[in-house]
Amino acid sequence: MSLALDRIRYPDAFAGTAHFGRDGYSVLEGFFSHARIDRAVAAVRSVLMERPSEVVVDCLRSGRRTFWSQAREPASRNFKFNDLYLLCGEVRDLALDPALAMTLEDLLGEPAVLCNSLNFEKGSSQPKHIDSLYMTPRTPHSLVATWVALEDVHPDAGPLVYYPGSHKIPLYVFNDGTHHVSRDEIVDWFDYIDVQIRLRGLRETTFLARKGDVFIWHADLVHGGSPIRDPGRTRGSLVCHYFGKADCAERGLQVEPLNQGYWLRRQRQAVRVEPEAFGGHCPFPEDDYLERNPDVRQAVRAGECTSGRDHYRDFGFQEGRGV
Ligand SMILES: O=C(O)CCC(=O)C(=O)O
Ligand SMILES: [Fe+2]
Repeated sequence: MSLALDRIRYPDAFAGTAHFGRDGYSVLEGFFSHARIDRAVAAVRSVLMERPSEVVVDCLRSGRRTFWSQAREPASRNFKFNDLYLLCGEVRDLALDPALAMTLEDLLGEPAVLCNSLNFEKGSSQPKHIDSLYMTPRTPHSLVATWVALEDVHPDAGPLVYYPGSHKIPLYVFNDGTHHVSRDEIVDWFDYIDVQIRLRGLRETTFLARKGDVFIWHADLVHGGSPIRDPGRTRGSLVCHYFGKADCAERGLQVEPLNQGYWLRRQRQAVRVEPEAFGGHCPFPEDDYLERNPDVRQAVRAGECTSGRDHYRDFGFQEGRGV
């Protein structure tokens, strides 16, 4: 099977990424100054302090997805904050810093489109995986990720771990013929990847990042968050994913230019919370719901249904729809 790494050029423009093709990752040490990181962290904190209802979080303990405005124990910092890049210009500025975006373009062979961001305050403890399982590019390999250290990482804080060279493992094909994960088959994927890692003699490597370092990885590099030995420790990081521009154009996605790259203007992640959770400081997001569910919009227009909110309460939630 062809590894089809031919789309990824091996740039000499940026020495830090010279071994990307061979290893599946690059480390750009001290890429961002501490002052720049501090500014971005402060901007994120001030956005989050208001607990805006459009921010969607995943609880790192339970895996439960909810609105930040509804999250329990917000002070615990056990959250993954989804897509703050949509709300916070400072996150976009880090993710699409001109030199970084140029490097990503070199790696992808085409301009990079920032398509999601994840802010972590603690280690993710995420089992090993490849990102293309979840964010599957149309063109295989046309996805890269960056991981920015927002503080020095202590070995007990659950550092990022990865398997150099694992991006060359041929992609697993799920029963539906795609490389996109199917929940029922994830166990088979783990078996496959474990065998491949063993056969190839690949070794788990820990990234003990310093504040300002950037780690870039290939969509198919096996990585994860190691177990947290000291739950009191924070491990602030910003993870961003980028598709190649051609993939976005093929899907008809709306992109906005910034510096040397682009960002995807898209809806926030859908959330499935009990209908009773809405009200007061978290009103039902009527417009989002109707945008996600054109059939409901149609029913409301035709007078068959009073509102999106009523539809969600009476049918949508039971049907498994998100808001
Ligand atoms: O930061 C980590 O522990 C892993 C994050 C990760 O794998 C991801 O967001 O894709
Ligand atoms: Fe990942």
